[in-house]
Amino acid sequence: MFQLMDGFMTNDPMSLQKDILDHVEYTVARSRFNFDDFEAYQGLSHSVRDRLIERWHDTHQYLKRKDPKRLYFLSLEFLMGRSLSNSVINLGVRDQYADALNQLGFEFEVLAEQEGDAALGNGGLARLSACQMDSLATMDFPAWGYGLRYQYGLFRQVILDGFQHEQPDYWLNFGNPWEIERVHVSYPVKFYGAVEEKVLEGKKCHVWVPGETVEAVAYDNPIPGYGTRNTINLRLWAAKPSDQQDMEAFNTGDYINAVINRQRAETISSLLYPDDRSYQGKELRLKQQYFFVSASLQDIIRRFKDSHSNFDDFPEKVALQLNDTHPSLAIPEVMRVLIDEEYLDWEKAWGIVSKIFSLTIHAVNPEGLEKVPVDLLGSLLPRHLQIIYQINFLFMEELKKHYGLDYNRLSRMSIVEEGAVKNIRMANLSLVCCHTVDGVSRLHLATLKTRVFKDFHEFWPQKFQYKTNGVTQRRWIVVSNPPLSGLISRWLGTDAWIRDMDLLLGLRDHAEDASLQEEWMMVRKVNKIRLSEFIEAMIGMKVSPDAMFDVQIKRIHEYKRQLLNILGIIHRYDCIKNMKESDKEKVVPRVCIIGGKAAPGYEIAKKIIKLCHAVGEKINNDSDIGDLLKLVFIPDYNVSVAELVIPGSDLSQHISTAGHEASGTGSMKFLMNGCLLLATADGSTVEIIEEIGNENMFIFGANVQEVTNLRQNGLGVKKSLQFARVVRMVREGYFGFKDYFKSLCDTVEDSSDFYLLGNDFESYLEAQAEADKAFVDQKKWTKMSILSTAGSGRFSSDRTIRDYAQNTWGIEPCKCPS
Ligand code: 26Q
Repeated sequence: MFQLMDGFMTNDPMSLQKDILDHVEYTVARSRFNFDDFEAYQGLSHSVRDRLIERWHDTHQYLKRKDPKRLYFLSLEFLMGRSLSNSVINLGVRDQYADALNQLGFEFEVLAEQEGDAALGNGGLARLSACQMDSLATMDFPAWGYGLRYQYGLFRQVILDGFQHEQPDYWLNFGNPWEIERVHVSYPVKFYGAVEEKVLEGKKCHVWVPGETVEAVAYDNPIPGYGTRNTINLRLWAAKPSDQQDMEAFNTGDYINAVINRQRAETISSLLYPDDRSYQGKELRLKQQYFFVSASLQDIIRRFKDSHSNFDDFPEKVALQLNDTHPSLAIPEVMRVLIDEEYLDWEKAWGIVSKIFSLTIHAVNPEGLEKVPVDLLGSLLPRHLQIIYQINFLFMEELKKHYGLDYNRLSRMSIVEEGAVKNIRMANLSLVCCHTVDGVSRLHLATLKTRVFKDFHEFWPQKFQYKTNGVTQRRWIVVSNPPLSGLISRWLGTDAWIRDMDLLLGLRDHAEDASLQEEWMMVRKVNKIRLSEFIEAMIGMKVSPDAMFDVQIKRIHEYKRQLLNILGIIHRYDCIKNMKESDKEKVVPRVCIIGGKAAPGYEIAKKIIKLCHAVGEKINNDSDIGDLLKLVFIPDYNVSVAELVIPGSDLSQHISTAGHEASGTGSMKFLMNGCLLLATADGSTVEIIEEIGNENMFIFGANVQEVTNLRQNGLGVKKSLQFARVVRMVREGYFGFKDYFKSLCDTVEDSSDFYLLGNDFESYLEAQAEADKAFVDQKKWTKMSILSTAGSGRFSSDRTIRDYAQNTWGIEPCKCPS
């Protein structure tokens, strides 16, 4: 009776046990006396889900009553990873569940391993969205995430003979307990057709008569905050055939074809595009973008109209955040709805639109900016093209008033790119319409201002800001590194750092304390042993946890320079090989670990993966080398793999050519876990240096200014003999596959070494030698490691989100009473 009144579920081990067993029996439909680990995981997840739903309802009811300004975070990608551990930790019921399971004869960790990753995203941008959702919930912000529920997530990477192969990730195969299907929350989304002009009550109106309609059905994913009752919603849309669409076909009697055609609708949300520029201008990608934007906005506007009758209030109640330009069709879509469906005039609609949108850019290169062929846009979304043209016309008029007839500038800034193929520049559209444009690190903003969006910055300097990225310490310390988490709380005398990362600074006072150092080394060792066991299980290789674990895990890209890493490893191998036996004692044993996926169409990136395997094959089987050097490629790198690898790493590499990594967030995860960084001064590492000091990192390579100068003066100014030697070894077939690696070697030849591997090689080797030296002195290393964690507070996504809330979105916390 009591439970019914306050609505809160009880979390004592007895109730939890009953709950899990009930779900095993009634939800999973297995006997409560006989079920396996996976079925136990399912029962457990459903029990956790019930608790999520309860809080989620309370949060929504409370927010409905309070009606604060809400943030709507629009992103085509969310890389959530697993949900179970994160949920029980944020709900504060981890230990209770562990006890309950123990009594049933199960272990929490073992069941947690049953869960697959939700990989609805490619890399940095997508994982950042996930971290930001966690921070929004934890800090009680009234926010919603919107995205697409892809049936196939990011491809799985399978390595055969050292080559990458891609396999589909049909992640919903075994059901997904973390989502709630909302069959009644669905909206029609229109495509194709034509625009008719009509006169209604003396006013000219546009009526879009669509050629195709697809239904968007909502799937809700509750996101619990840590240490709060607030649980927000990530609403993902799935495409389903629309009944409206088919009526005509059925009426004409073509039953068979009408049914077959219905299947086509579902392809819209079928797959996540891998991050690959060659996919630009593809119709399905554009359809996905509009589909999710249209459904989200119908939902947002419906919610607004539930309690408001005047669109003048819209900007006080709604902030729309565009995660890169991918959702930028939201801009013409809001204009269309306000004008064509709500009958506002252009000026009034524009007044609203220009107050509600903000944009974060995650790219560095102008080539990385999205373009859509005018013909494609015009056929898929004819009314939107008209609106974009009108926005551009008015924008050009404004520019002319300011600059006169400076045609070069006008054509650079125009939303429409003229040429053999006319394109719509999505970035320019967004820059014109958003009140704020954010970069993801200080250096990135500087690049945007001076290079990529120079003209726009000159015209609207006040629009440009930056918010240095951050990651959530809940997932990246508490969930993934429980031993370190416990150690930190014991030494700080509180676990308040889990909601306030700046408190980690308190560790600085103890960095030289012998007993903290000892405990710290112990925790690191435990994590390294766990990682060695994982490596053995994955690829059957034994590695010694006493060696230095040197890690580079991220998407494979030329600018990220995994090739520099491999060439460095070849150099190390070559040195050891040519060493006197007596000198070998001085060598610091290393296990070099590389992991990451190459976009399916990115040939050079795929060759880098193959090279890594070819070099590994040679080194790992060379009896002259033994345990002094090992090279491991971890296949199918994903969020869960990162959670295991990061806590077990000694050294991590973030070695992009300066000026190419907008931010980089992997570095932050390693930093928090006390792993030392070997890095170039690029993106976020510049700011990490400011927090922990040069002396606690290994920094090398040309800085942004030097990169610019080198490129202006022609490449290949400073090439070392060592570099030439290692490239020659690859070129001449020392690792086999001579012909296959030729084009890869060509990318770093003197005249074509765009990413400056040759230039940076010497200082890279020096930084590596410094790392070796530091590692020999374990006391010094441990102190550096403690100072890394202690100085990582600024890189919490809580800080980033607070900054966005105050300075970009204008939203305030709204805490649901507990
Ligand atoms: C574009 C067109 C068609 C298909 C896919 C795409 C596409 C998809 C994903 C283009 C880009 C992305 C992802 C970009 C990304 O992850 N950028 C990274 O964002 C991080 C978070 O801000 C930064 O830390 C990284 O530096 C940046 O590379």
